[in-house]
Order: sequence, then C-alpha cells, then structure tokens
Amino acid sequence: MRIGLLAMSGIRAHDPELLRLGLTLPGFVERSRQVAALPSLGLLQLAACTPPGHELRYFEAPSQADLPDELFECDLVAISTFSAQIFEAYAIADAFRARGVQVAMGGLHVSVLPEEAAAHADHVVVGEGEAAWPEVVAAAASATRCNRSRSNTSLARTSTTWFARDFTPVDVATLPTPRYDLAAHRPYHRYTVQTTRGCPWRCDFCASTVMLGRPYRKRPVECVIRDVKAILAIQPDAFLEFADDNTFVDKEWSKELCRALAPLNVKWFTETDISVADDPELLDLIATSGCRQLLIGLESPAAADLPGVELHADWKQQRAHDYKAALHAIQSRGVTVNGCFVLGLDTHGPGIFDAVRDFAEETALYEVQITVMTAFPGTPLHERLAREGRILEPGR
Ligand code: B12
Ligand code: SF4
Repeated sequence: MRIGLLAMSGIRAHDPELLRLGLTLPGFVERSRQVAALPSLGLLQLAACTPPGHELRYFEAPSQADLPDELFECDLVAISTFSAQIFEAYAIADAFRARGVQVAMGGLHVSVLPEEAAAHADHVVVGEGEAAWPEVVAAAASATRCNRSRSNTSLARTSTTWFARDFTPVDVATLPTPRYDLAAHRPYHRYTVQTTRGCPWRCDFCASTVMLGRPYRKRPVECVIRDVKAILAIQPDAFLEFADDNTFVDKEWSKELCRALAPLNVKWFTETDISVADDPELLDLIATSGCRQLLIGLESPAAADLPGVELHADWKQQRAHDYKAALHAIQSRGVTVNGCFVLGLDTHGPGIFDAVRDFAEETALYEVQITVMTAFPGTPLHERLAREGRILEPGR
C-alpha cells in the first residue's frame, strides 16, 4: 500500500483582517518561516512504527489548493491535526475521500473531538498513535485490497475510531527513531526530538495535558542521543527543538541529558517551566551544552493575575514572585528566554498591555510571545467557559 504522511506545519492564519494586511508585521513572516518550518514529529514517529511492506512518502500541505498530485495516488493519507488548522485539515481530507483515497487522522484536536473527525476520515485515532497505527494500516490495506478486487475505486465511507487506551500503553523507553530520512528531501533546518512526554502541571488553558495527561514520562538519555545523531546524519548543522511540554522537571535526568548533548556541538531550544532556574548547576550545563533559547510560560507578569491558572497547586501564581530573578539567572548565562504571556485572563484589564511591555523591558526578555486567551476543545478552560455561556462561536 502507498501511504502519504501529510503535515500541515507553518503559520496558518485565518483572521481575514490579518490576511488583508498581508501579515506584514515586522519580521513576522521571516521568523515564522524559520520557527514554524519543522517536520511533523508525530507523523515521522508513526512512520517508524509502520509494518514493513508499505511505501511511505512525507508531504507538507502548503495550502488546500496546492496539494501535490502524488498524494492523490496514495491508498491512505495520514493527517496530523492541531486545532489551529483543523478546518483546513477536514477540507483536505474530504478532497481525498472524494477521489477514493482513504484518510486516517490523529493528533490533539481529533483526540478530543473524534465524532467531529469521523465525518471526514476513514480512521480516527484517539491518543498516542504508536500502538494503534499498525492496526490502522492493516485495516486500510485490507480495504484497499477489497476495493481493488471489486475493481471499484470508491471506498465504503464508514469511519472507525481507534482508542489508544485499547492498546498496550506506549513505553517511551522503546520508541523507535522517527523516520527523519523521509523528510530529508525538504529544506528543513530545524528538526524536533522528543525527550519527555507530558507535564506534571495542569494549566487551565493547556491543550497538551488533555491528551498526554498520564504521568510525566522521560525517555532514556541514550535514546534521545540516538535520535539526535540520526538527525545530524541527515543535516549536520541542524538546529534542534525538543518537542516537549516541560523538559527539565527532573533536574538530575536533565543534567544527564545536557552532559550527553555537550559533545555533539548542537544548538538547541526547548520549553520548560521556571523551576529550571532553581538549580544553578543545571543552568550552567544547559548553557554549555548548546542551548540557545528556553521558552517559558510566564502567562502574566504579576502574581495577582495568576490565581486559578494552574489547577493542581496554583503553581504559576506561587512562582510569579521569582520571575525576575529566575529570568536574570538564565539570560545572564547567555541562554535567551522566550517569555510567553496569555492576554485575556479574567484578572486582566486594559492595563495588562503596558504591564507586559514594562515587564519585558525590565527583565530584558530576549523574546516575547503573546497569545490571546484561546479555549481549545477539551481544556478545563473550554469546559468552564462553555458552562458559563461564554463560548460565542466554535473555534478555529
Ligand atoms: C512542535 C510544536 C509545534 C510546531 C509544530 C511543527 C509540526 N510540523 O508539527 C510549531 C512551532 C509549528 C507549532 C505551532 C503551533 N502550535 Co504547537 N506545539 C508543538 C509541541 C511542543 C510538540 C508537538 C509534537 O511534535 N509532539 C510530538 C509528537 C510525537 O506528538 P504528537 O504530534 O501529539 O503525535 C502523537 C499523537 O498525537 C498521534 N498522532 C498525531 N498525528 C497523528 C496522525 C495520525 C494519522 C495518527 C494515527 C496519529 C497521530 O500519534 C503521535 C505519536 O503518539 C506541542 C505540545 C504537545 N505536547 O503536543 C505544541 C502544541 C501542539 N501547539 C499548540 C499550539 C496552540 C500551536 C499554535 C496555534 C501556536 C500559535 N499561537 O501560533 C501553532 C499552530 C501551528 C499550526 N500549523 O497549526 C498547542 C495545540 C493545541 C491544539 N488543541 O491544537 C500545543 C498542544 C501546545 C499546548 N501546550 O497547548 N507547534
Ligand atoms: S506548565 Fe506549560 S505544558 Fe505544563 S500544563 Fe502548564 S501550560 Fe501546559
């Protein structure tokens, strides 16, 4: 069977006003080409779990209107979904199915809303895909054989939903190296590696813990290094992004990771919580092992804004008092921080714009990422706002 892996990376803008303006905000387009041009690790990971005997090809969907013909020659197309691109993903899936190509969808968005996805895909996978994927492939191959034997290109349009919970739980210690080789023909400079899955915290608005809500899991350092070496074999000066939610929760494991990365001379980026700054030895190792930037969800400059944001222990509120000292400790070692803020918390008023600017200037934050509070399906925030009658239109 010929299987197409279709990633929908990049910045996907749906706001008509922004599109009318041409998204010419200074540096935005240039930066998004760099930062958002990453291969889809989910799909490359599934590729590594595909049983032998199938032909695999990796594609990016530049836009709905611009899909390569080769994709329509596939027997099965696998699409990975985030909420930001879901309507486009469904339209693309519909186009494949209309031409007799089977579609499998997985990823965060459809894991939360599988019934919605079932109208657009022959196979919907809920949760981590590694264990279910071989079964999906077998079912799709058998449907392909059936249709060929009937000399009929139009497949029966039923949809099967596969739940990760019905399969053996994924053991992150035995994950195979993602098939980075499948993306080697594309001009990627940044590649992702996963070192951990999940996050011990539970932020109101966070979509990742919805799916990866099981215990925080660390991969063995030697497996991470094996994957990094596979990337370097393809792209010797690749910039690495760890596709983690919160890398440095376990400080001793983190030090082991940094010590193993140091001899490889790679430049890397990851996401972490502010507790990374509690351990000066770890900060030194992060700096000397090639880390260029840490992305940290600060959410709001003042502790008074943060009650109720982290639901287990109000952790973000408790730690806000340390923000300035922590940012100084990190950035003074030459590791920049991308400080992320959410605008639109219930505690925020119009003064929040100036407050974020003043905080960023005072702490000399190297980069700032501002997100308008967004209620992703499945999050506690979404449930709360729905309960309070505050979801005005279904989201994109
Ligand atoms: C790397 C990353 C990016 C990269 C993505 C690069 C790419 N080509 O994929 C970039 C920087 C572009 C990015 C951008 C954005 N991101 Co982002 N990103 C991540 C991050 C940190 C890791 C994703 C990853 O690679 N995981 C590792 C792989 C192995 O896991 P996975 O993708 O989940 O795949 C597994 C399963 O989902 C499943 N699976 C996935 N796809 C498929 C397909 C099939 C067919 C099957 C069977 C199974 C399956 O199997 C896989 C193996 O178990 C996540 C955090 C997270 N925990 O997911 C946030 C995250 C996905 N991002 C998020 C957001 C909000 C965004 C942006 C909207 C940010 C913004 N304001 O612009 C944009 C949207 C971009 C877009 N095109 O839609 C949210 C998504 C919320 C949601 N419900 O959609 C997350 C969860 C962060 C968070 N804490 O909330 N992001
Ligand atoms: S600390 Fe970050 S990754 Fe963890 S739950 Fe909060 S927002 Fe999500």
